[in-house]
Amino acid sequence: MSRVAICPGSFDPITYGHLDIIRRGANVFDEVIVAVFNNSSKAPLFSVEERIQLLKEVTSDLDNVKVDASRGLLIDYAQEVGAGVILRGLRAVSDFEYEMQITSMNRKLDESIETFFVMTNNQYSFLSSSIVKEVAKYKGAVTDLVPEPVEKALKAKYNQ
Ligand code: COD
Repeated sequence: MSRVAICPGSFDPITYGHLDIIRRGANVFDEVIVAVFNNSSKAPLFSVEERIQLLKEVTSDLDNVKVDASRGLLIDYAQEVGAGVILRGLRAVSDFEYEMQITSMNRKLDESIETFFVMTNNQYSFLSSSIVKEVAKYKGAVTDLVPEPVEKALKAKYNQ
């Protein structure tokens, strides 16, 4: 049986922290579907189409990684694509409460779908899309934080 995992997120935009989780997931599961969702508590900078385009560009070397987008509930999407695993990253204790809440809700909606957590690589433990956008907005260097196409896209968004 092939093991399909979904790696869901806002990816607004994708950072090296996200990419690390996707790569490590791709080493463990037969297929990883990176799925862009709108998080209702965040106002996105990039459109879903722009986020998908960037994700495709920076994961093009990973044969078993697919990029997609969906609206609605993550669990409905997981059922639709036949994924048995939700793959998430954990940075710090501050992530834990939120992750526990959505994991418990997702389990209540479908207990056959497991959530797997990958601990952040130490070098990316401070990294988030929000912090990258903040630095880029004020013309700080984001070269070590995001892949090159993302850096370019950020510069274009902020007219630099
Ligand atoms: N190191 C390791 N992991 C990282 C790093 C880093 N530096 N940065 C981010 N991550 C991880 C995050 O912990 C997360 O696991 C993943 O990467 C994606 O992160 P984000 O911030 O892009 O995505 P989120 O947290 O905004 O995604 C939330 C969802 C969109 C998945 C959520 O809102 C959702 O499931 N929405 C659909 C509706 C639904 O089903 N809700 C749940 C039921 S209540």
